Amino acid sequence: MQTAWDAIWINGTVATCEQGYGLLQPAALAIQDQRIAWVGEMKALPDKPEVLAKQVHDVAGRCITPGLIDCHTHIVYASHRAHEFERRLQGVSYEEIARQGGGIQSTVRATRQASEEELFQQSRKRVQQLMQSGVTTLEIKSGYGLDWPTELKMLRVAKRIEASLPVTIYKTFLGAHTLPPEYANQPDEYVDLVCDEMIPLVAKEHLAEAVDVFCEKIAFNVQQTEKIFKAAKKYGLAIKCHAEQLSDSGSTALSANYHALSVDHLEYLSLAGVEAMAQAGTVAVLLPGAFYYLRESKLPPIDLLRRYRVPMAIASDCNPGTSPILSLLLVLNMACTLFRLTPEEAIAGVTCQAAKALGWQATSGTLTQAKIADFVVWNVAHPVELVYYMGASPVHQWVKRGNIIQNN
Ligand code: DI6
Ligand code: FE
Repeated sequence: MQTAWDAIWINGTVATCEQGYGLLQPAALAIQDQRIAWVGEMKALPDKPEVLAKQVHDVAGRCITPGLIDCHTHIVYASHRAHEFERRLQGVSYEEIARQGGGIQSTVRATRQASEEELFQQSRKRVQQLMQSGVTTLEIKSGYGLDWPTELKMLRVAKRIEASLPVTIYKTFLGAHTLPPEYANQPDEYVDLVCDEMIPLVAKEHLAEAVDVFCEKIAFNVQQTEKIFKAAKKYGLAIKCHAEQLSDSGSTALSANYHALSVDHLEYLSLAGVEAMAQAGTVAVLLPGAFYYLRESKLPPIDLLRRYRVPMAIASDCNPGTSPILSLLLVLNMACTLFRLTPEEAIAGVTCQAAKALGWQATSGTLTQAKIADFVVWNVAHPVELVYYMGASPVHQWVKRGNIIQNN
């Protein structure tokens, strides 16, 4: 054998997540220079573990999965909306609260007022909690600024969180989250500001990888969404869309035509939308947490998505209004109980399909040789247990780029 691997994990139940669970058992996983150097069954190892690697970790049958990827969050924000939650429980709808100047607007006010340091401290704590549920990569959207200084502040905070924690962050510019109060009756003027000033700056300063739009009656229409997609394309940014969450606007087909990486929510998605996604290879990001909090009854068309082989990812949508969730494991459970995904689909939804939703499938999302060595050793014997428990903390080892960050 050539040079020894940096470390090897042995006697594991390895879920590669390459196809379904992709279970290997008893299996080993070796790392070298922050990448996965070898994955396979124990009996296929070319020599004794202690000869092959400098460090040997015997995980005694525990399950190892790729580090979980939360591909849709609004986790950077100031304050909270617990009182709005209380009103909604009394029967006031999300849209009604938005029309009264609450909802997203109230978080916009708080986020504009917060100093960058306050925003950083509050948001970083939430990211740490999400990491406790096995998340090693997450997406963070801006969109609670709706003016350039605050959008910039949010994206800078996302970058600072990445620099301060062992986590990888995909940044998305969501300047078109809702209409800011300054432009209350001039939506097209605000869209022009997003397209002509904000998006060019985001691209020039490398502040985000993608542009997202909330296409909905309480936000932006299809024409405005298309304009924003054109600007994103022009500046080489990837495209995402909050589509068909509360009504069917046709924004999914539009997004697919613009080769969006993902369209997200999709409760009201039509057959035409599903066909367009299948053709473009766009990922469906399902957000059962928002469905749960809004007490929705209209389910996304899961069977159609399956039939058309549209990849389905699952994410927390962590945000102060419709999904204040800080555990991706809880979302796995909701995806199965509420949306009727199989546990295998749900696990794929936070690993290989979530990587696709970020365009990072070449380096992340599965336990495959040469991919980045982000993985979790769990105190469970089979991945279905991760879906089955609610409120558990089953992380045994949390490994980022081959480094054991947390050992429980
Ligand atoms: N859809 C959502 O679920 C979140 N944003 C969006 O476009 C909600 C954001 C919020 O209510 O603060
Ligand atoms: Fe969202």
